[in-house]
Amino acid sequence: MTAEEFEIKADHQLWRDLGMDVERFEKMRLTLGEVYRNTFLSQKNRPAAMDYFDRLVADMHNGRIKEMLAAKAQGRPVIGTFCVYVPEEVVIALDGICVGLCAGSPASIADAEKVLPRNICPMVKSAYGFKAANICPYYQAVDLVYGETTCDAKKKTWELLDKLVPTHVMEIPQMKRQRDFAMWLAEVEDFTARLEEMAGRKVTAASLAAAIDTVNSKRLALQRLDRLRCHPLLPVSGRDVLLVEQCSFYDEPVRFAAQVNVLCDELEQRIAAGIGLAATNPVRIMVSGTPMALPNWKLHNIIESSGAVVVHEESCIGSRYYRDIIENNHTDLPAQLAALTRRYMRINCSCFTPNDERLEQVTAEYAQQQAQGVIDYTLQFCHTYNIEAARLAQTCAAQNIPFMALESDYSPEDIGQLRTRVEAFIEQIAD
Ligand code: BJ8
Repeated sequence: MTAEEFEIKADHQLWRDLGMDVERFEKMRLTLGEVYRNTFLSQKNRPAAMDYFDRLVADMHNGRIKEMLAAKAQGRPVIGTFCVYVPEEVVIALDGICVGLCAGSPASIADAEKVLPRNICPMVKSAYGFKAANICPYYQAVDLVYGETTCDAKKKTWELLDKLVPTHVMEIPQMKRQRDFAMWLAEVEDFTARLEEMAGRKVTAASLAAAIDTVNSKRLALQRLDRLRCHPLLPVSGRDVLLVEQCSFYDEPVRFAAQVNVLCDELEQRIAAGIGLAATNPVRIMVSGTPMALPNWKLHNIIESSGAVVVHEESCIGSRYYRDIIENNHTDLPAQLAALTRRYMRINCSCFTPNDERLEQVTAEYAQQQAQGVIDYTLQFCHTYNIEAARLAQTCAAQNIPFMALESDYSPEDIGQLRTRVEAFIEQIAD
């Protein structure tokens, strides 16, 4: 899609019916369209298959919302989440829809700061502000929000959010011992029971097996994309891959996986034809750290407009989401739920202590993607990732991996400062 053709579609009546502040949202729609055109559609020679994702973004406040409302009308559960620990397979096993809620924009932060302290994570403020100001159609369309206890900012915000939209909280363990596994399994069972109550039917071994297959296929498609993007020819930009990863939390999973595979087929053809970004000899950067929720494209934009290419995201909007699939060879529900729980316990969020597995994951993925440096990204005031950056720095130093830690929020104010640091880091690698 060209920049001239692209427009985030509006449906004022739909938004009004959802109880949104249409005037505010209209301004956000126009700003988002502008940022999208500058970030994505200004790129030269993009894979043609990115067109699907452009159209998905253009229609994300209409088409997908209507699908969610249709599902609700049929009595199917529609659940909003903020964390990759919430097991979407269970929602899909009940024929429901699971979406990641908006939390990546600065536009809602001032609304949140009327209630929340300023010095907490921008992701939490952005998420809360979207509901407080009624400027997100996803929030308006979900039956329930499932929050979790990964950090203090989130866990206390859910108490306030619950006053605005029904918010249930799953307790995520902070360690990975056998007793923590048992606790997390009990949380998954409670989650299942809560959704069964909503849907008025039970998860069966057959429906869960099918749902596991669906989500496994989505994760496998993203793994395939990750392998292809890092080919020496660099057949796709890091920005485009980040966008695909972000869309994985919104789109219908079967359709999404099929489209990721279409993109991968095209990347294979590009590689065979010698097409890619490598001609300009860019530095290959791996990004690690806190998630970048849509539309947070700030760091990738800075890196890729500074002469480098992002070849991997060790992030929840990245490999922490798709690295592991669930073994799907069990035929009874308790064994399936245990397998599901084991898979989720392998996500190396910095809320765990100790979290040595994450350090191993970063260095293994760095080698696998043939990166030349790591930029560790921490959202401002995220203490767990911020402190863990010190251990990551030590680990990288021990392996002679160029490493830089950055802390940022969603505002554009620090872009100049970040760019100076990123450019210096890239130059130092290129020398
Ligand atoms: S599994 S990374 S999606 S919690 S909100 S912890 S950035 S202060 S997002 Fe996350 Fe789940 Fe972990 Fe992944 Fe820090 Fe901000 Fe908290 Fe955050």
